Amino acid sequence: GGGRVGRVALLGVPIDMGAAQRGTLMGPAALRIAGIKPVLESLSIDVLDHGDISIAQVAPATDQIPANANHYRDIQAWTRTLSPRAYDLAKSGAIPIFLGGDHSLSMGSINGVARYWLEQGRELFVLWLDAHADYNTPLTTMTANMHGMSAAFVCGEPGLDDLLGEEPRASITSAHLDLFGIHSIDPLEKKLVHERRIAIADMRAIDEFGVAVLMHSVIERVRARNGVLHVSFDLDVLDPGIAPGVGTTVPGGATYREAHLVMELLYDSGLVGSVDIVELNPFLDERGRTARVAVELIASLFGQQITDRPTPSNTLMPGG
Ligand code: B3U
Ligand code: MN
Ligand code: MN
Repeated sequence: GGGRVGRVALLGVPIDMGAAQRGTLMGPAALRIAGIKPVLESLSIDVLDHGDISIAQVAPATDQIPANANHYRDIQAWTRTLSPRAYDLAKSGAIPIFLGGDHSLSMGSINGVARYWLEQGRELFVLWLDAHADYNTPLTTMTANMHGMSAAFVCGEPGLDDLLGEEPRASITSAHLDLFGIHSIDPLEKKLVHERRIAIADMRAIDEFGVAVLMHSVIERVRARNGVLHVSFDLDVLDPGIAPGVGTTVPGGATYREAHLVMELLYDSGLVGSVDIVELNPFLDERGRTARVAVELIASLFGQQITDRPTPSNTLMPGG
């Protein structure tokens, strides 16, 4: 395996104020201890770890704090700090992997990489692997937790309009978002996802058609428009039996084998330009199991294969 990906840039984003359960700020450390860097290096990838970002020096903004957005000022500081870093890393030509941290970090990571690809004249698509749709706004949320709002924010939904301050906003459209593995959605959120006609592969679709068929349609849509794909990987998409170390476990998630196949198909596509790994909560994990599973899945996403033979899908889609 290996070979297609040249350089990866790791960036830790130790944020946990977007979630109800604290502790995801330890996620970047746990992913490093589980071996994310040596595992990628074993695939002949050149890996540079940029360490963790910090908001210690950020002056607070002065916009009005919206209702129904818990810890708005904190999330705002993280988003305003992360977005320009994500832009720079994308520009460097490496594939950035953002190590979370809760899922509110995607507001910054995606805004930054979207801005870079927009400048390049390439369309950015986002694959949202998650138990949840994260398509709430301050008007629809039942919890006010901002990690439940990040997909909506990156699609330009109103309600957090001054979050970025001076940092330019680079939204994707809701037609560039694929929700995948969803099995928990709030009533008003469900209505909004429906109104926006967002592509959604829920667990029922996965049960009926399997991940390979559904992933091919995701990949073909990106390929047809010469797009680039950002993978936003919330570990709670996995069944709690294999990934207990997340704040909001929901029964009926993706299996170990389904998740690996998703990652292998993404690698074969050659379209992945950036990745978030989010919601790992070492405070809730069992002996590092979830961190280890996350790193194994990242290995599949970056070219680890069981054999060097062409797999059936490699053979059907040679070269990617
Ligand atoms: N949709 C709910 C629950 C939730 C979203 N993301 C997570 N949980 N991890 C909310 O709070 O918006
Ligand atoms: Mn999420
Ligand atoms: Mn989730």
